[in-house]
Amino acid sequence: MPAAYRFSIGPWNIHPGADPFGPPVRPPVPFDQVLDAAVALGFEGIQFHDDDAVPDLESLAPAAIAREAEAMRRRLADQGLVAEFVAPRLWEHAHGIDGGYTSNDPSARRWAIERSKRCVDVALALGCDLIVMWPAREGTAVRESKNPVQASRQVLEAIDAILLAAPNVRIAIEPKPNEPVDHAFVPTIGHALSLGARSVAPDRVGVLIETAHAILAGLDPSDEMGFALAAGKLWSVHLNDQNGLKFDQDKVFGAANLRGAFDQVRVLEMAGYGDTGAFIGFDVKAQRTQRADSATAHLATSKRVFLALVEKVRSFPQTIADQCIADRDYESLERLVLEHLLAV
Ligand code: GLO
Ligand code: MG
Repeated sequence: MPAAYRFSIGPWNIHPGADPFGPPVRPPVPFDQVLDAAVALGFEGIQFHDDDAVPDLESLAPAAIAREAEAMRRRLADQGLVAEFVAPRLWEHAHGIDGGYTSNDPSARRWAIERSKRCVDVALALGCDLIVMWPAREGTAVRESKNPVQASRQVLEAIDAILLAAPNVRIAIEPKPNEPVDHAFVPTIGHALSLGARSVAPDRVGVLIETAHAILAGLDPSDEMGFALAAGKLWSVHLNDQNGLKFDQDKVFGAANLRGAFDQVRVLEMAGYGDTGAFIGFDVKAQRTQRADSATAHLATSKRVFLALVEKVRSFPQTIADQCIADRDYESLERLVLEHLLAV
């Protein structure tokens, strides 16, 4: 039986269109409407930042955090939804201004670990065991401002602290080489997996791969996925697209490089990613020009492109491709791929 896929989104994927150069252009979308949109678009999983699920979680006692998260879990269940993961949103908080785990301020480092433990409490009460760690500001704008040896150890210490405090959770690291920092300390999947292997619980550390982040690192997203899949470590994906080396664009999946998107779907199919139960997430942003009444079109298109590419992968003339490979005739293989994608 060919794998079926489950899809997920985060509330930040439906947003009012503000960018660094201009204010919002659409009204804010209340959380209930995000859930309604998820259901209408055929998405089953919701990705959370910790304070998306429990606003103001730092001012609440543990019992109140659990109560609010459990209420959210019921709200999801009422609509046939589940929480896929929760991520500690360290990068928007005043204490995280210079990074969390690698801040030069020891009290900020302590705060980052405490906040991550609260994030775990939120996740467990939501009924999910996956924490996503996007080390957004763990890096530098001025290289000499931090010691990279020490910083690498600090990230590992934070991972260990979370793993030790929460024996039932897994951490998926989402590496990104830059933005908002100039140089990130965990820029690629190789870095993330090496940290996981050195942690106190290597079995509980994996990765989330975002297409755009791999491209920003100058790497091929499908090969990054292949590397993680070979290790059984691909626990989520943020499929999107990116036009080369510039700001993180979060374009519709396949919008910049359709063949690259085909290759990502191909590797997911070859490795049976769908059978693992992991979600297909799309970390895509609506264009600023989009009107409010159609500001979820980017999600619908990404899913549609993904499913069309699943069909393209499944209908690929593999026997002919195998003959090209046996003959070492990669020019014919190139043409076969292009003609298959062009449907000529
Ligand atoms: C930004 C990241 C961000 C994360 C999300 C989950 O570049 O991709 O969207 O995926 O905050 O931690
Ligand atoms: Mg992402």
